[in-house]
Amino acid sequence: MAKKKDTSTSKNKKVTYGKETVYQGNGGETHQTAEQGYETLTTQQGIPVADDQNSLKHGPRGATLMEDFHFREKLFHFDHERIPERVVHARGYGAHGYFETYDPIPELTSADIFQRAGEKTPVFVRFSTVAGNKGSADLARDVRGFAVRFYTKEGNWDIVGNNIPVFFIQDAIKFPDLIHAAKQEPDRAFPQAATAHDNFWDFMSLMPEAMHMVMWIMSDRTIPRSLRFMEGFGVHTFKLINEDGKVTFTKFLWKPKQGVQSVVWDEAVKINGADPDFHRRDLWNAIQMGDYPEWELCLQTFDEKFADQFEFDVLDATKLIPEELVPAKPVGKMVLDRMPDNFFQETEQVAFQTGNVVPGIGFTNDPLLQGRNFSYLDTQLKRLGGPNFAHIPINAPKCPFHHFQQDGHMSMHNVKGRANYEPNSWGPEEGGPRESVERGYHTQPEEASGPKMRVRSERFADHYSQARQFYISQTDTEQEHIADALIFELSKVEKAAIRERLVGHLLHIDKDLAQQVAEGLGIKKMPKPPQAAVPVNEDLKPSDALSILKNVPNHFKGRKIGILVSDGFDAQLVADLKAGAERVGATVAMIGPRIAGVMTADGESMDMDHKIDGGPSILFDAVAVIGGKKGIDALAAMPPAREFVANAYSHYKFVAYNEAALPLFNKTGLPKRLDEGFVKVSDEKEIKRFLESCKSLRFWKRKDAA
Ligand code: HDE
Repeated sequence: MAKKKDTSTSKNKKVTYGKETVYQGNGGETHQTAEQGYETLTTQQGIPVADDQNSLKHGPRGATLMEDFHFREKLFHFDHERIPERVVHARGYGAHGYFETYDPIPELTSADIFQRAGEKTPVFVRFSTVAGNKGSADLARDVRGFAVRFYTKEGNWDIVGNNIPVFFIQDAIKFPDLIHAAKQEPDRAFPQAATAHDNFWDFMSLMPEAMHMVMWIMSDRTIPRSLRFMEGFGVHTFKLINEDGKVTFTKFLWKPKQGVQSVVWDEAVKINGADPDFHRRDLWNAIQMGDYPEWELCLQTFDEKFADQFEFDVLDATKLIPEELVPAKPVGKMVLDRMPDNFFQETEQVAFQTGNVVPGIGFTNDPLLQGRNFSYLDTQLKRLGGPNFAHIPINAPKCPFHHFQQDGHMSMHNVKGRANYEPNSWGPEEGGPRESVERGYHTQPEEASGPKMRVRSERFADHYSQARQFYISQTDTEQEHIADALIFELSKVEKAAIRERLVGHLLHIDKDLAQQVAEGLGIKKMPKPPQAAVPVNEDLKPSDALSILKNVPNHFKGRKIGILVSDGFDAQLVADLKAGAERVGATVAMIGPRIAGVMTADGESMDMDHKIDGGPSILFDAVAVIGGKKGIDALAAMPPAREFVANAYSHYKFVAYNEAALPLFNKTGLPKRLDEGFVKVSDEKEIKRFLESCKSLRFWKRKDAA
């Protein structure tokens, strides 16, 4: 068809073919082109693209042509965007930062990172949940991964840890079974990111070694308030090796300067609906605001003699060493101060490996760690598609590296020149690298003898004593949460025999706990406890370090207050509250009946951060209700406003309020006599009092009143 008329503009090309008017571009006012100051769009081959809105067709309404190389390349690439998600820890969130060494510790380790006080080493951290798929919600009741990579001057060192210091199993050979049982059941593909189902508890109830971990996962540790408020643990015993070859054993612990804090279960369930990205959004916001989270790396070090005397085997990952017995000494701090430029590039493609150790750090024979050293390398091949994943910038060391490994899929840097083997006789200029006896990684010689056997040491046999110790180390509130969690999870188990078998194990841990759970599940006759391989040691002392609530941070820094207002509210009081919160390092968010145009008492119009149904109280650490006479009745008529108050109350939050807020409280059905968790604020002094209360994070005493 002949081209009749070309009415081209810089935005849109209007072309008339025969009777039809056709457009290049998208035909609309909004069409943007490089001529407006943007960079020129190109194909992957660098060819400038004239039209990214329309495929090449045979006539305006004809079939798309194979010849359209731009269209083909675009769709081809899109079709291949996904890589397999991690088989565990699929959902995660990463951040960059640095590790700053405190005092050098050459007497313990020759690891370069620990040799110079004040030296900063770049790190990348990825936090994760374990069971859920990549798109699952952040507040799943689950263990959190806490994987840290140090880009040291002597290579990458990864501590691939969790937020819980022990693990479910003692031997890596059971890992596939554990994960199969925990993830969605294979026939129905649910539940997603939840352990409240038959397969998981069936497996648990048949694995006495998991009982210590069961106590931890049923505690509030698995519903953290924020990724910033979690401890991290390397779990296994590792070796530190000094210049003279002396070995010291160690556990690695990360202690958050922000303190440890969790949500209550009902909150977790609701947060998953209100904001499934709650944890990632929180980390993103904190780092963007410059409120950089910090953790201290602590070492619990001990020697062979301690290991021999300790009641449990230090190679058994279902056991921990109480901090009261071996103190955790800080050796440096980690600060997270930068989000990745691109999530996929860095967070998704980072390939942590327990096998990444540097000179001065060594493995022990923990059978779980030994198994992991195989699995992490192997899994990257599947996930990242070839052996060259270390060429991806997030995985490449930041120190010089030279080797003769070559070729393979997606190779980015092969050796230069002729020598791709050694020994060779090309000389130092052209002959490539050689090993360094002085600087290289030396495995610490260790005696090993004995028959090949598929067995387990009898020192691994006590499965209940530390489970009991964990339980008795908790406050009453925390113990209640464990019982509630067990009842909830087991109530979702269809087979009564599984529920009963699990309760049987609890009898070894704490009889009252077993009783409570049995009652909660309606079990009439207490099941028999399974035979314990060794008698439970009831003499282990409580360890306060294992409790969250015994270690409340006693500050409100990094926390968030949700301020709910109604039309006619006192803007000065809100400004004072905001200023007070900021003084203690907290932030506020404004919530109102509308997102914009809420009226102050002075008739000013104010924009909000959330409309009431988009800003429920579950998203905040404490709340304030600053009512204005004019609009309080209208606000109280809104169900989400009443829910805001009711939830803050039932989640034990501190609530600041003014006189004008009372009609909303009445409509919500709060008790007439408000408890001490409610703080009336009308001036700066009272605001200070409110913020002082907030330091204990929750008003748990409300529980007793209920
Ligand atoms: Fe992992 N684990 N794991 N794990 N794990 C993986 O590696 C594995 C274990 C942990 O953010 C996988 O790259 C085995 C303990 C974290 O990228 C895989 C065993 C601890 C992450 C794997 C364990 C962990 C993983 C899946 C039993 C705490 C996420 C994708 C012997 C100390 C790292 C990947 C990230 C990821 C195997 C047990 C922590 C398949 C075989 C114990 C934090 O390699």
